[in-house]
Amino acid sequence: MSFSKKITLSVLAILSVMGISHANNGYDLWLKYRKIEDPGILTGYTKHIRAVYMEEGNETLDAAREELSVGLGSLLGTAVPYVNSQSGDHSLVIGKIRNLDRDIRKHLNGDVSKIKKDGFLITTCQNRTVITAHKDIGILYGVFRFLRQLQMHKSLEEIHILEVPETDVRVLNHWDNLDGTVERGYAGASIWKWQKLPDYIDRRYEDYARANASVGINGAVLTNVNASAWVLSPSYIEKVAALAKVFRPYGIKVYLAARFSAPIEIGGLPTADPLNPEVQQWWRDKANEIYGKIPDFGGFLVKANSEGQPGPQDYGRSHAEGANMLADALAPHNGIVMWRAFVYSEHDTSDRAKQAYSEFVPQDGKFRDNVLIQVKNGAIDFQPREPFHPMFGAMPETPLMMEFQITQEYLGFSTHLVFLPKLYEEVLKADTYRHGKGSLVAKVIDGTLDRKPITGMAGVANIGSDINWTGHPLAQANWYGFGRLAWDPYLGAEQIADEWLRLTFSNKSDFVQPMKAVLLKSHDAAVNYMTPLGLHHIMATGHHYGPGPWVDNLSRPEWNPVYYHKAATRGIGFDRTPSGSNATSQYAKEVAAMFNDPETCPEEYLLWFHHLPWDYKLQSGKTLWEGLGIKYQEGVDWVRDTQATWNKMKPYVNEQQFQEVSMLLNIQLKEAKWWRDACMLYFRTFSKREFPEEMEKPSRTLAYYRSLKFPYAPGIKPQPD
Ligand code: BDP
Repeated sequence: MSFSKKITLSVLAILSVMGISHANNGYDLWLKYRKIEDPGILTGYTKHIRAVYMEEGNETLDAAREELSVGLGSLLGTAVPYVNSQSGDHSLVIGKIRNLDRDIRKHLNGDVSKIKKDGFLITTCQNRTVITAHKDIGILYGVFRFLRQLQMHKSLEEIHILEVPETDVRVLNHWDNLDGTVERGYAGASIWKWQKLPDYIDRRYEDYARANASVGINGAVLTNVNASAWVLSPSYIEKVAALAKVFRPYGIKVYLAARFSAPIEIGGLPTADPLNPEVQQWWRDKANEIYGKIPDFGGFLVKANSEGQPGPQDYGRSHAEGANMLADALAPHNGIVMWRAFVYSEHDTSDRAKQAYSEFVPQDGKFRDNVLIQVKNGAIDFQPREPFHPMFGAMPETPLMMEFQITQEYLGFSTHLVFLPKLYEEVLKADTYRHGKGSLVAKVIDGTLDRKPITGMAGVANIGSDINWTGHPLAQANWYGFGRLAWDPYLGAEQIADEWLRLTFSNKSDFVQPMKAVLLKSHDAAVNYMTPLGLHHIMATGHHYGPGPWVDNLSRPEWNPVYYHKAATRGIGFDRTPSGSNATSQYAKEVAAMFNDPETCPEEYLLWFHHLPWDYKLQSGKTLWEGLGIKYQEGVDWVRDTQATWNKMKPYVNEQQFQEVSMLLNIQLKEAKWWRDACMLYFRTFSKREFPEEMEKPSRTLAYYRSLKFPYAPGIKPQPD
């Protein structure tokens, strides 16, 4: 615990005790610890927490203690005394199992064996409330969980919460560049101040670590997968070490994106061939150098032979040969390699959706034990909605980790309200049928389906230098939700929405209920006004801001929206059944059979898997053409309804955030209409039909929408044309 942190937290505690919330701007995320006003609830809590016994002895326990002091002081409106004995009635006793008094340990008995890994137990024990764990980090997680219970006004009576994280590596991927920009970042610049590091430690680093720890995130890849080798140079390693030092008490390990050609670029070698002994030695030396400065360094994330990035294939070597070379360098230090499966090649003319599977599945079982293959949730690229990636059902011998995108590259940037845990849940609960019904993607990710030695989940962060971290105040829910699902991939989106709304804004049910409904429908709505019925990748070029279904002039066929929707006079959609690209054959036969038949294919994936005539009859009885227009309209209508709901929420949120969300919803409405009108006008040039009567008519011409250009849209380097 740094001195400045102690001061800050004490000041915070005083302010909180005085009932002053220090930030109305969203900076304090879901850790606001608003004072509990309800006297009944307050009495219930003070009855159970008359004093606190807390084990001390290291930075993680210090962090837990400080968090508890701030949290309790603020929530209860008064400081709770700390005591040296574990035996006080109605006290809170916090300590590692081996350091608890005998009588408490005896009482915990059966539960102790169930507290695995970084898990914790919160339980009532002879008039005391006990928070315990095997490890220090488990104590910190337990404290955060306990505070959440209070923040949500839940009872402490007979409390019994035993939690163990279901995955090992719960990691944010920052696509942050060393120049301070963030690829696909919409919340300001990078929060890493590389130029001032290692000497200047920004206050945010610790708050970032706290927030992550509060939801169980335990790792951060600091740099972009489109990597710069420079981050592996000695002066940057010093900077990374400074960040690692701030994160360490919070159980956050740092990882770096490793550029495969680094031995050439910063090592002066003529090659980066993974079978070359000098290259292997270079990476071993580099690993030794890093671990010399950062003993708990997590490892490397690698994007290889994808979108122009260097990789082992440049030397005729396989992904496994590339990944294993790095894995061997890291293994003596217990480091891991997260090797990305996001590959598609300009030389492969097969359906892009099939290519990652074709490259990786034949290599199942060939990777070292400390390699995780990081697979995006769908086979194309973080589209508004994608069926689950077929690789999840096809690599029993290889640990696969999930890669979700938290930043909203394809979902309206940080301008649109889209609650992503709903998308995550849809993927995690999808059934691969690998071992028959019930072989959920979640079971692949937690390693239980085929018994994986190491498991993980990655989320491409939506965090930037904006005061509220995520740009859209409600996009904080996506960071929170990612962390919760990485900890427990079986959690429901509804529970996550409920928790986050209560923690962040209010426990009042007149707020929580309507806003929960808003959050839970928001993803469907955005899909409807962007890419309904299984359409995908029809956004504008490069920045992906707004619609561009007409784009057909890019150098690689699979970069063009027309490649994906295949609209023609006959109909629309990508035939991935055996009569088309046969991508469905990459799924288990039960899944393939479901997707192959348009009658059984879920309508939300219809045009992902089928090319159908405009008059194809949907389940509603409407034609496909009408159905498209109706879906687009439903998306727009949802935004209007949400504006009306939000207007009623004024009493529950502070003025600043109320205004911010109102303005953002105005933009979202404008852009939802833009999507609807541009896409429907364009598709009508093929369908040659009247717009369905349910749909509002476009106010502009197709030529107008096609003429729009945004060379300075955020998230990529400007590309004026
Ligand atoms: C795409 C992004 C691109 C990323 C790439 C990746 O457009 O900026 O570099 O994915 O994941 O979604 O590597």
